[in-house]
Amino acid sequence: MLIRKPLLAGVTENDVTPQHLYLDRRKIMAVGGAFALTGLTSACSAQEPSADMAPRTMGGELNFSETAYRVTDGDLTPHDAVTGYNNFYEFGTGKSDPARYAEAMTTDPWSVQVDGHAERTGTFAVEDLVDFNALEERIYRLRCVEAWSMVIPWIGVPLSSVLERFRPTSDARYVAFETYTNRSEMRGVRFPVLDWPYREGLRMDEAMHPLTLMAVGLYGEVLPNQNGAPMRLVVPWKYGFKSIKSISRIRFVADEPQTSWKQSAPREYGFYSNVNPNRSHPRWSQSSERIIGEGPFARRDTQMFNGYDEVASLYSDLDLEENY
Ligand SMILES: Nc1nc2c(c(=O)[nH]1)N[C@H]1C(S)=C(S)[C@@H](COP(=O)(O)O)O[C@H]1N2
Ligand SMILES: [Mo]
Repeated sequence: MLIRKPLLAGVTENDVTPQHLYLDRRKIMAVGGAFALTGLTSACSAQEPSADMAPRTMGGELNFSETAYRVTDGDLTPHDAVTGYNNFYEFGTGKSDPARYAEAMTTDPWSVQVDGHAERTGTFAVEDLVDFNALEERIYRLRCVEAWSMVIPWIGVPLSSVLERFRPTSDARYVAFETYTNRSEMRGVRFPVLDWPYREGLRMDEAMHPLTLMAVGLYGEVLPNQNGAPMRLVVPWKYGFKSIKSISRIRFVADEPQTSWKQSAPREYGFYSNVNPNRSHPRWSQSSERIIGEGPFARRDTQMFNGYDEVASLYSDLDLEENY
């Protein structure tokens, strides 16, 4: 459940998180800047070099502001589970493979190729895409298609603020994303588990929706590699696999792009992939989920759109049984 109550209006952090270590380390920006939306300068305007504002090494602390986007029906998943139980098939299909092997990935420098239907295209550094002076924290639940979930304090910027910099044209009806692929750094891509690179896509209105986040950190720190450094999507009303990690290409396209899981098993995974307790996966129910980090028997009922009801209007014209 998403409660849009500004934190400043009296909700204490202890109401939502028992993570004392985390709270000790967090830095909260001045109240005045917390909700200002002034950072969306046009893509052409010269950006101040932000190297010193933008730590890029794993473990580096980030400056960010609180926002009203926060799950309140559940505790934060412990840090060790968030960074130790992952899906990142480029490093292997086991849940502990990413934590073990993702360190080999070079994330700095990192460039992103942007092409397709936009006025501005080319190759950009992460710092050109994300305003590290405008980072915000959002506590979102990530619900995996495998019927488990975690509550994670993400840090990032709205994806819309990233995409607007390129001034997509009216031909851009979808946006497609690809993950960096490097055989020597990613032991998993030596195996044809998926057709690499990992690909995902969103309809433009989904991408521009204020809930959609480009994350660069979690728990106050730069994203660990296993969670998708240096930047990954978080689309909180969709199954976890839509939240593509370690993005190295963004394409503005006219037609629905191919996506990795749909390509590998179209009967099981569709393009939309909205969390939907009423539509079972062909091999298991989606009506409830295991809560990671709270023991083997902790479960909760899965909510439509993972509880983010406000996105329902995006799909008023779609049959969500067919468009799964
Ligand atoms: N490039 C890439 N992105 C990916 C994946 C992957 O295998 N490769 N797995 C997805 C799946 S299935 C899930 S549930 C989430 C897991 O994110 P987390 O490990 O940060 O919790 O990442 C998604 N993004
Ligand atoms: Mo997943």
